[in-house]
Amino acid sequence: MTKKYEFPTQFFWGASTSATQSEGTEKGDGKGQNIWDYASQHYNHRFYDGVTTEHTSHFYKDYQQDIQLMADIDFNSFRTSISWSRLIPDGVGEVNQEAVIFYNQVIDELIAKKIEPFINLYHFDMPMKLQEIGGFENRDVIAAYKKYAETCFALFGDRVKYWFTFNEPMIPAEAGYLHDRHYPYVVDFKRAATVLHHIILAHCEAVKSFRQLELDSKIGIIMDVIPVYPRSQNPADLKAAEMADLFYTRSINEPILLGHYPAELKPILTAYHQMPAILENDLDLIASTEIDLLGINYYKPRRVKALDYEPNKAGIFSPEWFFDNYEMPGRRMNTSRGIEIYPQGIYDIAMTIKEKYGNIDWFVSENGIGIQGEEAFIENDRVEDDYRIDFLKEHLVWLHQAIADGSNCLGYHMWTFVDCWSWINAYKNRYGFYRLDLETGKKTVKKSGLWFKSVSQNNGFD
Ligand code: IFM
Repeated sequence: MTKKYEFPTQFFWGASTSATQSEGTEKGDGKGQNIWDYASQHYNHRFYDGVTTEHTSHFYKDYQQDIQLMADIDFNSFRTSISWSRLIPDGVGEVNQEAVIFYNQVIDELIAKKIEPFINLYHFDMPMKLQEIGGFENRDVIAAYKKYAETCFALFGDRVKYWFTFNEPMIPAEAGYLHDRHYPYVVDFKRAATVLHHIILAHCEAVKSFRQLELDSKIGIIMDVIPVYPRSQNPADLKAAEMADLFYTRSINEPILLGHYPAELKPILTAYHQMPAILENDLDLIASTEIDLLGINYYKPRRVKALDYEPNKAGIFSPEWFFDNYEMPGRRMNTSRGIEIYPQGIYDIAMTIKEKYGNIDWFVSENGIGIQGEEAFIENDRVEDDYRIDFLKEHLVWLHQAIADGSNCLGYHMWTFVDCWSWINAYKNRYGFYRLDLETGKKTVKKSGLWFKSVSQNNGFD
């Protein structure tokens, strides 16, 4: 029977996660340390309840049961990442054969259960040995990443049909080098801009290597897009919105999707002595790289207003010198995360992709709602998360409208399959279709997981 909100045939339904957030570590697994293993031990006070990466949801050990749980709620696709430091413990040298066995088993098990593996190469997890030489601030790490990507294509490229170079490429630069949230906790715009530029080049190098292999598969990147809305149509508010969009979205989307940096960026960065070093062939490489498929992570809008006063420009350069975040009265909030819920944002993003980025094939690669204290909603051993179902429905209704209006959206992945360790928030906010009991490790489906199963089965809902 047709559904009121029916999606295109072969629509991807599933969820996403990342290696560091889900695998955990096991004795003898041969994994090298990455920046999260290091930071969660050495800067433990920065992590909610002091939970380290060892205690993430044990996909390394439990992958078979986990994939069965995915099949139980009818996923037809699932994204995770390969852990660079698991596969190549020091980032550049020997391949860890235990990791090869593990990722082969995961990929084969997913395929056996008719779940298409979407494999991402980098999800915030720089191997510690490479961070010691500067991570992506050091151009040599681009070559190390290229080699790592080539190793993955050679090992798993016969079965993986959807590859992604990076998840949220802006975050390692912004959170690690400007806003003091991720290791190495540097606060320096020019260094952040250097990291971002090198990540873009690393992406291009991986895509170039991938193209040479002529595999029968697609490659893309996963972006977090925060659509910007000005407080008003006053020119000062409009200018503020333009600047927020320029720094946080266009500076990454345009090189990746249009092949060049926005023209407005260079004069500003030059005037403030913040231009990263761009070498002769860098811009040609960026111009000649195209992706096949774009993933969009959408969680919240960014509302912006003009600054109330001039900032003191004697301090560290910051995009926040040009705009202020606007707390719109009456906005609908997810108070656990302190972020606004705005389902229409997904439609606005779809229309921007259509109008500005050539209506490229894309999918929602993350969307979801993290809730603190979810145990309060447990009844008869099940989380009755009607708020998550409402959240999903509302976003899917707008996505459905976008598709009706011509957007080439190919799928929807929720964040996430089972409650996972979420970086500095660790297990504070729960996001999963399955609840993870931290004491016993037991995974129990939530009401939203069962609702999602019916959506996937029917390819839509009423
Ligand atoms: O946990 C993160 C994920 O790693 C990247 N996107 C946002 C998620 C929720 O905060």
